[in-house]
Amino acid sequence: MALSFSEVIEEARQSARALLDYGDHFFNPAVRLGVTGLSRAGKTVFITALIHGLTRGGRFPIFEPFATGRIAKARLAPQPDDAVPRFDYENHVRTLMEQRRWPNSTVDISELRLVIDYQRKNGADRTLTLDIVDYPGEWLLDLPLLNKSYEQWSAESLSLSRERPRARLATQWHSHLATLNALEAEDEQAALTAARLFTEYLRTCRDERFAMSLLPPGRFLMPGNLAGSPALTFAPLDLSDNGAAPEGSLRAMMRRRYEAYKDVVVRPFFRDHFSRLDRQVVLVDALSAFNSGPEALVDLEAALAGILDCFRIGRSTLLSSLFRPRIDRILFAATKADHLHHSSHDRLEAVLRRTVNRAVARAENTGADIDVVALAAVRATREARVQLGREKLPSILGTPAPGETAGGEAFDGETEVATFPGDLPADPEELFMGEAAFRGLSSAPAEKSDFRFLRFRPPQLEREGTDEPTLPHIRLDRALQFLIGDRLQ
Ligand SMILES: Nc1nc2c(ncn2[C@@H]2O[C@H](COP(=O)(O)OP(=O)(O)OP(=O)(O)O)[C@@H](O)[C@H]2O)c(=O)[nH]1
Ligand SMILES: [Mg+2]
Repeated sequence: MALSFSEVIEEARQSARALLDYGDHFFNPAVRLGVTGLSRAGKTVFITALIHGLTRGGRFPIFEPFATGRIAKARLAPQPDDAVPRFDYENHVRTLMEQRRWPNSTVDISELRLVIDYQRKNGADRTLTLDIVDYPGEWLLDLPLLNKSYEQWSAESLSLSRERPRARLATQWHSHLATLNALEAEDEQAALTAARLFTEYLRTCRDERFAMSLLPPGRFLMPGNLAGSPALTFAPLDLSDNGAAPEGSLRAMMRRRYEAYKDVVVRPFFRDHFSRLDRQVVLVDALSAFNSGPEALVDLEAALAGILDCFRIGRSTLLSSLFRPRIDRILFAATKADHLHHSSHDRLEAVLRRTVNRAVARAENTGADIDVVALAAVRATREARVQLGREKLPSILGTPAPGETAGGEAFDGETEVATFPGDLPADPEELFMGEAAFRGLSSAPAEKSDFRFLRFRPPQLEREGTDEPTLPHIRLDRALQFLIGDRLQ
């Protein structure tokens, strides 16, 4: 495909920076780790727990350089990218540990630099700079738009919105769409209404009852300072042909704005952030999909395929790959595994592995090592076996967040309860066997649902002597070993 002039300039800028980065990294080993995941996947909690553990002596037996004492010290350093907000680590830790609350939702990109002094296996002292970049997974799902025309995107979005359960949620937008004629004169009010109804449809899809994942363009649900701008005021049109859009027509207007969205939002993200990452962890909230039902799980699978596609797009970009391969490791992590008894952790991992494997097959070769783990960055529960009739069920104990309900009972946020969340099947295929595969909490009464995941408060921490408490976790050390263990050899 021929590159436009602006694309050539962009490629040149990118490769110049790659060369600079390369020279820099030669003397000072550095890793840029991207942490992403769709809204509420657990990004903020993951990064906070990771930094706390590394800087405050967490328990990481599987993270080899840490467990063997080769890491002398890990400390925070000033955030190096002037145009990116700093990850608000201190505040998040305080919220988690002192107030026992989860940090607030964050909608923008943020970054933090950690400097790790370590001893190589051969005894030499070294320093690794770890830049951690937290960005919304929704931005990643926008990258495929770079390779799509307005007409392609329009057709795909429409056909998706006609599938179950989306069709039901799209009726208002579809009725408005039926009144539009793409060839008529452009009309700001029509565009505004279409964009508003389309955005409402996306928002309803994301509601926890449906928990849909694949909802581009990402900024429609998190507009930030672009709210109301033309680059966000467009929507799909029902186009029967692929022909040209007459100048001044509604179709031409929508197409122009779609292209503006790519220029203003998607390309800068690719150039300034995504293309500079070395490693990536994609956090996945599979439990919310279980709470919702099989349709949400299938939608999540499609979103993961979309995400994997991005890594392929990233690699095939002409010059940026000349200097050194970027993103060479991707970890998919199912978060919040503390909602399940440990007997189900391997099963959660198997479900994610199955979903990712199918996505890998579709996304072809990403050129990166991919691994899968089920983890809890902060473990909010303990385990117990609870007698129910004749059976002893593997249950979990935790303090449900205030306002959570189960079986008609509302929790006050202070009382600890034992719950049996449901067993994942030994064979993950069972979860994908059509609509009747399982029932989630949002689609069935609690006593009839197969999965019931409550939100728990962060754990009560115990102090051992004068030591500052560490945050309990599940398999966070395994994630670290895969993500940076090899860079600390
Ligand atoms: N029990 C438990 N809950 C978690 C864990 N990580 C995240 N959560 C829950 O998931 C919610 C979202 O976590 P965040 O870390 O804020 O997720 P995020 O991806 O940063 O979300 P946005 O900033 O909204 O995109 C939290 O408020 C918790 O309720 C975990 O390790 N254990
Ligand atoms: Mg966040």
